[in-house]
Amino acid sequence: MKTIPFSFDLTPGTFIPTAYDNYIRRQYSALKGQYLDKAAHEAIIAAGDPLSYEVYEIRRPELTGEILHGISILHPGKVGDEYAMTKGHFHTVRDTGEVYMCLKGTGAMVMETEAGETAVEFLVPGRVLYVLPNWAHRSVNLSADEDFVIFFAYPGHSGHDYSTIEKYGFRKLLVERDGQPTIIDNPRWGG
Ligand code: PAN
Ligand code: ZN
Repeated sequence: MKTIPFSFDLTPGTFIPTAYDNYIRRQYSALKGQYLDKAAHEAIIAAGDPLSYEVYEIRRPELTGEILHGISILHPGKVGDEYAMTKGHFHTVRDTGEVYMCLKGTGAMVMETEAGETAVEFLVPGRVLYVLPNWAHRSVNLSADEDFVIFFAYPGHSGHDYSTIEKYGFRKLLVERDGQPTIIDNPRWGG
């Protein structure tokens, strides 16, 4: 772990950090139960379970005062009409926010609180998003052929709670309707 201030570059074009400590890969099977079209999801998994997204983390101690940061690269894809997405999570320590900046592609952040408030923000390169404390967040790639790349930063002690979202998914889903990204209610929430 570095003990003096440091900097790093992002590789032109791919935005992969030139130095990182941790690399996470998630295949489509990591989102079991989350996509609306279960048969289409199973078919994608059966046909080789391709890589859906990758996260490059600059590791820092998981302490208040530290800022965890890195790059997430969500590849384009569709499961039925639904766009490729990350698992999404609450932070275990609920009152911790997160800053995202879109570097490449076209996507969205789907967000909600446990009380049931929902929000969707669309992201293009150069746009910065602030995810408020207490809001679960999931990114979605709305492009047919381009990676959706974002820089993220959040407090070191946040932690990740995936299980709350895994139960019913997010209240809102992003699907293609008449060629356009469209926000619909998730039927698992009774919508
Ligand atoms: C991001 C996410 C990253 C991958 O770093 O962890 O985009 O998404 P999942 O963690 O939901 O698979 C972040 O929000 N960290 O807190
Ligand atoms: Zn987060």
